[in-house]
Amino acid sequence: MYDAPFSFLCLTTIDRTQTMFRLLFAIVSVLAVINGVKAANRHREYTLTVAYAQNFSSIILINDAFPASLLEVELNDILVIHVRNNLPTNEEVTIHFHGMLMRQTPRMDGMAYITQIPIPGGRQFTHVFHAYPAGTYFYHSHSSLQAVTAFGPLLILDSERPWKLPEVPSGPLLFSDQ
Ligand SMILES: [Cu+2]
Repeated sequence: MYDAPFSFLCLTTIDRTQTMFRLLFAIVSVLAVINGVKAANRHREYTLTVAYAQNFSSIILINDAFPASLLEVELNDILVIHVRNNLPTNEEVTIHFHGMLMRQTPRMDGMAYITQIPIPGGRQFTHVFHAYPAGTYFYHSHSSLQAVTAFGPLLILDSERPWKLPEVPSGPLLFSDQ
């Protein structure tokens, strides 16, 4: 005669447990979707083309600009950067992302003959790495004297730790000893 209430109690407990698991599963699923959307937004893709400046046989530029394009990203964004070497066949290039820690991606550091084989003229190499740490940096050619003109700014913003003081509208300032 005590079987019925006991069974009822067990079923109720199982129901509650199942409901809790379903709820937990739903929360985890929603979090996964939110993170998925966030991760998709954090993918940044650029192309850096290294070539001689038009009408100059000695000035090498990136994206035909001096300084080269501003790369402005968020901390921990995944950067996918295609470096195209449009120099003559016998002129090599690597691009070093100065200050990036390259955690788990040491081969993306752009050090010719140390972390990677240089990119020959007419070829392309794609760097994939996390933007880390936050701060003001620059990227530059790491082959021979190309760095004198082939460089550009890299800003890594941390939205969770913004500047506490109001900032005067400004941009990166780059110097070279050309
Ligand atoms: Cu450097």
